[in-house]
Amino acid sequence: DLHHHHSVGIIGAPFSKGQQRDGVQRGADHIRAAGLVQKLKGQGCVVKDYGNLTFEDVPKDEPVGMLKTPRAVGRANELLAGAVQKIKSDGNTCVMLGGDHSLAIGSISGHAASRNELSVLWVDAHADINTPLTTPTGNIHGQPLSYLIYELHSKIPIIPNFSWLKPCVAAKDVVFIGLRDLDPGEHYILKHLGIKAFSMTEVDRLGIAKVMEQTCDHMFSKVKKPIHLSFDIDALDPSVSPATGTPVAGGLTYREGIYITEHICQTGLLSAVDMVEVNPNLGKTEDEIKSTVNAAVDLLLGCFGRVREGSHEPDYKIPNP
Ligand code: EXY
Ligand code: MN
Ligand code: MN
Ligand code: MN
Repeated sequence: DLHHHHSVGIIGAPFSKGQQRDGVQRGADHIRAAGLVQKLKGQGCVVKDYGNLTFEDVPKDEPVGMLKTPRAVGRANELLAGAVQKIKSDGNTCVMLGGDHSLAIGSISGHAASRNELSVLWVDAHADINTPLTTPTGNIHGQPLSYLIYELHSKIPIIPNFSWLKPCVAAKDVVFIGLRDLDPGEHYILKHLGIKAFSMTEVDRLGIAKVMEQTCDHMFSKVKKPIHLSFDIDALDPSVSPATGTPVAGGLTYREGIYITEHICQTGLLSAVDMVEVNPNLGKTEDEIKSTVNAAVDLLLGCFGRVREGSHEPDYKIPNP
């Protein structure tokens, strides 16, 4: 709520090589241009914008097995992990603006380096848990969780520029919301590792309030770990956020998305957020771009205390005439 004075550290990661559609590297600047920093300050947050990372070109980045541009992805995430670790050590809740979802590798690694154990809430149409050997596309944005989860470590081959990376999340500490497009290998991994998942079917069956109750029950079953929220804008329905690289029909409504962020804020345990896969190039009209970017901004405002019922300072007084 307004009176926590959340300290927020923002890092932009203009990176697109975890997938093949140009434009997603411009997501961070569009989210800033829509007023994110001013709006967070307006709701009482203390905000430091750490700016954008610079990703140098990685020459001769030939595929390794199925993997596309692995060296660029490895290097970008190593940089990002360092930046996130620094933002956390400065005492902030970290906001990582992508970029594509391969950036969760660095964001979660850097976050984990500053904390004992994390819970990861992955809000996405996709599970992003293919391994380098199950991937049907070779796009690393469909794989980040397999690199991060202890239980999948033995399934990950050696990849150039990934030697810095160590798994840092337990399968029991991951929860999915919004799933509706999984590959067979991903579905097997979820079942095999017993990962908690609320697909769109569960959202339909339970409603978003019960989904969030059960999500928190699962995440807090033992100790209260810091939460890493990794929000892929394609979790929302394409009617709300069309400007994204892999839209899938039948997604979360704007209201369900906002409810997730409000509920997570209320736990007081939100420690880092990713907002990824906003691709301004893929809006067919200016309105489609606006709708997508504004949804991303509103979700982030929900993470940091905005509530729809409204709010006021504790010393508020009705003006006398
Ligand atoms: N499962 C597919 C793949 O592995 O290529 C599609 C992944 C899309 C990932 C998007 C960003 O969440
Ligand atoms: Mn709060
Ligand atoms: Mn996705
Ligand atoms: Mn994703």
